[in-house]
Amino acid sequence: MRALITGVTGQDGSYMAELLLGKGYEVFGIVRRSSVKKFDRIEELMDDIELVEGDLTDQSSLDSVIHSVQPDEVYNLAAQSFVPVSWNQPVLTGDVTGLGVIRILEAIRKHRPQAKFLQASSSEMFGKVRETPQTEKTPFHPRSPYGVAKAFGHFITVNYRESYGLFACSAMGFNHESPRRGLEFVTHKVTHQVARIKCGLAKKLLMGNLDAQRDWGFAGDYVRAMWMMLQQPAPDDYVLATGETHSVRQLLEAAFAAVGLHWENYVEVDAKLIRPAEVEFLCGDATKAREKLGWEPKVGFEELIKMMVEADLEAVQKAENSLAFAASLRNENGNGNGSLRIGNIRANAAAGPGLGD
Ligand code: NDP
Ligand code: GDR
Repeated sequence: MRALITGVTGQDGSYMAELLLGKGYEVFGIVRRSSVKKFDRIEELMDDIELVEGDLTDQSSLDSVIHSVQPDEVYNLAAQSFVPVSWNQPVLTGDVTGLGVIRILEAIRKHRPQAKFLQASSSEMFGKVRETPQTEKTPFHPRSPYGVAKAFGHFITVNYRESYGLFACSAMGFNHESPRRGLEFVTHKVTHQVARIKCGLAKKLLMGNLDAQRDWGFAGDYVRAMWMMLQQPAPDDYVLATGETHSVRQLLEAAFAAVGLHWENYVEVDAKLIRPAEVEFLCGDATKAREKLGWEPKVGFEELIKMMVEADLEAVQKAENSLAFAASLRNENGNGNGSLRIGNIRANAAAGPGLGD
């Protein structure tokens, strides 16, 4: 089986690539051109996946990728995915996160109509929620240009299924996190700064709305559900959620408590981080996914936050050790003039930390 992943360099893309490789798939990932490559999340998979160039804003690149790869399954995980940016760059967000979906669906319709398609839709579509918990049938009321773009992506996926008989599915994902989460999202922003505070590298944490509530799960669980959706006899849409909701304040409590600190001693609210329109509360009902797919999220909130804090502590300490090592080399080489003897540095670095102590 051959799978194509858009957004392979993102959080979900990297977990999806791992999952599919483990199942014996041939995995292709679309990457866009940038002056600096950011492949850190898929570094360890680079020998096993094939990267192809393309961009969700460019129809011809998507046509040519679908035509040449001829995938059996396509996972559309690419998006401008950070909600606040969608107010600053609404047109780009509409183009990538909304119209990008129709471009890839068009490429599939023209060049590989038998491919199964998964659209990563979002609980942001529910926005100012009309009912709780939210199900596949809850009406949408998005609160940001991002949410509006995702609503378009969802409906065009349903429409291509109904118009052309494509095997197209929409995964209505609630927030899912991991140590690979972008640092701008609230969970990772918090756990990373907690680790820096614990290591004495920072003193405070600036936050936005502490009252917002989210249904947070683990990304690894969610990509498993997305794969399961494409293994069903018929295409359909599913809410993916844990059914448990916590506030940002509870997130702060849990993350600081994981390192034995009290959040109120470090957190300040910054009005600049309050959004023009907020999604106050989300809680998903994943009964359909549980009953039809047999899917259950395995990682709960407390475990997730602990996992992220521990990973951040390790990463922050590792970065500090590297800096200390580099500084010790500078001192050894410096003689006060700040210049480095490159030959020595290479020899020392290869020998590892401790040499010359
Ligand atoms: P990330 O922000 O981590 O990853 C986004 C990916 O999209 C990156 O690989 C990025 O590439 C790629 N991308 C952005 N713009 C383009 C473009 N113009 N052309 C091609 N690729 C592009 O997101 P997540 O992994 O967290 O989320 C995956 C998907 O699921 C997204 O669509 C998101 O909106 C959606 N979603 C996520 C949820 C979550 O809680 N994580 C919940 C619900 C939905 P690059 O590395 O080059 O920037
Ligand atoms: P969200 O995630 O907007 O739900 O979208 P994010 O983690 O950015 O915000 C969650 C909630 O926390 C509040 N908040 C803060 N958020 C950030 N980023 N930084 C802060 O300092 C802060 N303080 C409080 C926010 O106001 C918000 O209410 C994510 C993305 O992954 C989307 O792509 C995805 O579709 C949805 O989840 C489901």
